Amino acid sequence: MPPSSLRVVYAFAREMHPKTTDVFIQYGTAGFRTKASLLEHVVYRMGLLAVIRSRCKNGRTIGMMITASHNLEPDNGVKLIDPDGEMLEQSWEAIATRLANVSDNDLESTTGEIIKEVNADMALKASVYIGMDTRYTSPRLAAAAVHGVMALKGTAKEFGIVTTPMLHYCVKCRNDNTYGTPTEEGYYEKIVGAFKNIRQKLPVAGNYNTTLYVDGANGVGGKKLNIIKKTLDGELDLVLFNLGGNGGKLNLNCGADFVKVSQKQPVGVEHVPYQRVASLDGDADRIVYYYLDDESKMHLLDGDRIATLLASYVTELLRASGAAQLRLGLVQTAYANGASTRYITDQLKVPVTCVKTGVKHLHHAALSYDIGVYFEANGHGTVVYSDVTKSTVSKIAQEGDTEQRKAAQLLLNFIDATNETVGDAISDLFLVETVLCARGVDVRQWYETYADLPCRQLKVTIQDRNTITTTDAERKCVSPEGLQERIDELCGAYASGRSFARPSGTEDVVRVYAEAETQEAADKLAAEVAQAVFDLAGGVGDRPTLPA
Ligand code: NG1
Ligand code: ZN
Repeated sequence: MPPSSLRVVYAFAREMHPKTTDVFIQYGTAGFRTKASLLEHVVYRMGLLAVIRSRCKNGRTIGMMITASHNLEPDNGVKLIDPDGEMLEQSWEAIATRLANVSDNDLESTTGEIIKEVNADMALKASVYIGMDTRYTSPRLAAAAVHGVMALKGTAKEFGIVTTPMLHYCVKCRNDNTYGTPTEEGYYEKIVGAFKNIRQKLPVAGNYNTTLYVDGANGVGGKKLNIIKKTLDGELDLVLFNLGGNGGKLNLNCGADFVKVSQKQPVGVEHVPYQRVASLDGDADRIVYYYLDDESKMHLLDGDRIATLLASYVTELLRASGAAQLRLGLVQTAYANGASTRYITDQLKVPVTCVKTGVKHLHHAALSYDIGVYFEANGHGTVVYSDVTKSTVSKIAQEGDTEQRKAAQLLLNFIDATNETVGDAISDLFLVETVLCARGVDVRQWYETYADLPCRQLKVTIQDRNTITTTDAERKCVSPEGLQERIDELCGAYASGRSFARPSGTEDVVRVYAEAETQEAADKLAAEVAQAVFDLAGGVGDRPTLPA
């Protein structure tokens, strides 16, 4: 493409998507995310970048998802998806940030510079898949994305309203047709189809109850499950609530993040003691389960629980298929409950890696195992299987003895029901339901596998959150001086006390996490560490208080 044709980049910007704010915006763990009103020019520019990225990848398809996940309705965001369905390569985050922040007047020249720097062959074809969540600001932003793609002569394909993981899946399939068909229907056929296959092999047994309540967070996940529900023939009886409409607001007092952080049940549902409930987030890439007991006390089954459940079942199938040589490992972050880590190590005897917060770190670490199970405690995670795993299990499914063949065929279906590209609430739901059914257990028995340590998360606002730097997968503070010593001292005063503080990648706050043997102790430890952060790292506003 000759340089003169970059003129249209400026024309689109000036006429349709001008930059109207000087607020600096950064491509973080979750892409760009802020008030929707500040995003139109950013999304337009990401359309440009997606085309450049596609050309750098030899014309392979790149994805663009318009969503702010679990944030409330006024926010929105955009993230790019790389050709294998994974998050944008980290080194491009700085390029994205640069392109998002230049003035309209400098946009044309900066675009030209980036094209040169990354060595993109602008004569190649470029393909970009665009999806969006249910926010009322999303269609406008998706249109800006399309204009960005058009401005650099790429081909945009719009998927309309889809879950984030569906778009990741479609991008992967488009670039690797052995993975599946790159459409929403193709997704249902593969993931839901595999679940149904499993159910035919494993009839409902024991205490397992096919009724599952699902909190859709008033977002896209519930809507898609409503489509899927009609195709399930009694394998699972989904009772869906918070589907949007009836005044229900996206993620407001509902959804996975609300349930996990507040440890309260979402609005929109009657309390049925011991009923198994799953809560999705706004774009359906996170899921947590919970139930209330007969005293209305909530019992949460978060990402750590789901990870241990899936890992133990896959281990069982590997053994039964005679493929125990395949190495299964689990990846967590510092937010994983200490009791889950102990259970994985001592009971499951599975290796565990701890990495920095952010799915890309987990995904990357999981790829180093033959089978990598990764989950953030907040319910974002999946399982990835190496090529060797897939070929070994396929071979056993054909050539093993009867019992081995049976287990291997089940494992192949389990692999097909997994969205390996990214954490996926819908796929995870089917995987969890598979294991609970296979074991014939109810939600209480699942919960009783091990006891979580009580924990608490707090936020502290400081002048500059980058004052806090960390090491050891964010479990230790390096700066400011004296903070880590203080945290160690505070933890030492509590049985099983563990706490850490790290700057958030998505909000202008420092997050403090603490766990201990009792809820009172966890609350107190969290508040004490929050006070230490406030005092030593330049707190602003009210000093955090200790619980009464
Ligand atoms: P930050 O804001 O960096 O803590 C949060 C979540 C992450 C991840 C990202 C992206 C927690 C404690 N942190 O990151 O796990 O999901 O958002 O959405 O839940
Ligand atoms: Zn999400």
